[in-house]
Amino acid sequence: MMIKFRNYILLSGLLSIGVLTTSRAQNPVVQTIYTADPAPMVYQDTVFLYTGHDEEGATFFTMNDYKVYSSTDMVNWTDRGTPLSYQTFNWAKGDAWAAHCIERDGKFYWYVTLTDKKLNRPVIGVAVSDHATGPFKDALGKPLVAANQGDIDPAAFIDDDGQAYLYWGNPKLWYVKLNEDMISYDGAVMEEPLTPESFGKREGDSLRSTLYEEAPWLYKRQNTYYLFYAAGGIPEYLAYSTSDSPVGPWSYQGVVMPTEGQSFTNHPGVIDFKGNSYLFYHNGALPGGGGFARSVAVEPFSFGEDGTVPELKMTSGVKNAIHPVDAFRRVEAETMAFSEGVKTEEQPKIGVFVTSIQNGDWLKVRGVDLKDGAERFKAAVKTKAGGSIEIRMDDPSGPLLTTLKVAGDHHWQELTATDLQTIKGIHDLYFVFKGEGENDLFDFDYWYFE
Ligand code: FUB
Repeated sequence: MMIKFRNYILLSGLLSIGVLTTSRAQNPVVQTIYTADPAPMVYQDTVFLYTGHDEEGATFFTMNDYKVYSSTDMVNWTDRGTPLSYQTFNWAKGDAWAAHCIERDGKFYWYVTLTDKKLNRPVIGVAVSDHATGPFKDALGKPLVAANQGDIDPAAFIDDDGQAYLYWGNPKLWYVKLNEDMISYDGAVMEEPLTPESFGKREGDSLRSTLYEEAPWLYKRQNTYYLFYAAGGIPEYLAYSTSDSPVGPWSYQGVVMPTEGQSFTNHPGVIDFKGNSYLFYHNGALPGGGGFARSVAVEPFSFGEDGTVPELKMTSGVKNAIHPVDAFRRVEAETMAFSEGVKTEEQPKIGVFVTSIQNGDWLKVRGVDLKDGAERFKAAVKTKAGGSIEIRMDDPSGPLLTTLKVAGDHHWQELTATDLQTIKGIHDLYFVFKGEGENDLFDFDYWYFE
């Protein structure tokens, strides 16, 4: 059964930030499903966010497929679909755990953790595509890495000299130097020495003598290499070590994000985008959230002048959009800053659209520029029980810009509202869905103003 996520008066996992109202929350980044193990990638002027997907109702890490989201403003995120699942790899039988996608020479390589049918344990595979959002295919027809127990959580990194590396592992940390084709390696799998100087000291764990747990993420700033990772034990927190080489020796630096947020795992992904640095992570912030129902979130941060990473708390998220949304160009309905109650679905001809829309659900698009005002609002919808879309300013019960009645046959159609209030400039738009009864009202594909 599809569970609808509603009522975010306080997101349970984020209690530490105090009062967090629906109209201000940016975190978690995705509200339509549970997402985990973020792997952000900057490509041209866009951040692509690759995530795992915790299945609803799971009592373990039940994960079958991978999702992609994208943003150019860091507040509105577009659902780009589900271009990869364990079924893409005919040697795999499930457990689509942490993964990382990276671009080289116009091709996209997505390194994934999956359970191998024959070995019956996690290994690392690689999928390839000509586009950031796929379609992806299995690059090898077999695992790329099947070396040890604990072959999970791959993270790729290409150094300035062009040498690519793949890091992974729990409870050990391994790496290989990848060949230029990104899907093979000639050298041995190397084990990074886990020493207290490199990764801090852990007491009372026979398998692990340092704080390193899993989820490595390589990042380079000026001439310093940063290794971010999940540290522990359980519950995990995020920590980092630095080095003047991509293969160590590493020097333990401390905590990046203390344990918080109702998930006993965490998983870092760090990028720079348009002048800011961002830490992606996960917690259990959505209603029903927890260790097996996680949600990806993001915090902006600045490095200290000495290159240190500040200790970050889980907050309501990114405060300011990098740029406004042009109201007069087609915006996908699945582009949203926040939503309540709705889901997304993907179909071959339509692509991704918003579905499971019921009375009272809403979605918010932040920073929409209406310029000198609009005369018409247009939306592509497919009627189910029928209803209406109220477009409200800056709050789900804010001033009404217009109402679009959604009726008609059960085919996709573009409908128009013409009775618009004169509202100018930049506003957060709330699309508030209204209708009778409990049934789904309509599906929603895109919108624009004229
Ligand atoms: O998502 C399954 C596992 O949980 C990942 O592989 C780990 O990094 C932890 O987040």
